[in-house]
Amino acid sequence: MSIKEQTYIMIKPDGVQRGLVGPIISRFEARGFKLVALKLVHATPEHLQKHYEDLKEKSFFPGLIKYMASGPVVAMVWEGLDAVKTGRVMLGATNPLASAPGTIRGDYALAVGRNICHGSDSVDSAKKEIALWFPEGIVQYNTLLAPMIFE
Ligand code: IDP
Ligand code: MG
Repeated sequence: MSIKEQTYIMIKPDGVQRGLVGPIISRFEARGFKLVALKLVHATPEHLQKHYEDLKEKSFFPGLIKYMASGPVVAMVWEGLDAVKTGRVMLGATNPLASAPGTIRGDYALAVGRNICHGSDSVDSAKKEIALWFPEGIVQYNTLLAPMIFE
């Protein structure tokens, strides 16, 4: 487990439209994660098909691509201890009806096909997703906070 672990977190078009960009970013900041990349992107269906390549055989795939291409998303990379797994815990279960209150989906969403946010499911997929969404690279900078957040 590294304090430099990075995860790809994305606020989906419904999260942007519903004005939840601030609250979602706040949760990651307040938890102690460091923002190392961020942009607003209206992604093409082709780009989203690559992002969701593993799901291309699923019956909901065409609807998923249409939803994800319906408006801009906020693409982000967050860094910190166990960022991938902890990011997923903060998001909640895929189906918001099964997400615990206190999670993003558990607090803000009801339907699996409109679940507000994405988070990488493994360190390996985080690397792939970061490369796909940030081919220009992420931002390197130091903060003085690490000793206040990590032992
Ligand atoms: P995850 O986002 O929690 O990793 P995945 O299984 O990777 O969940 O599915 C990717 C996205 O596809 C989900 O976040 C959700 O938006 C959508 N999705 C998953 N299952 C369904 C479904 O049964 N119906 C409609 N959309 C679904
Ligand atoms: Mg997934």
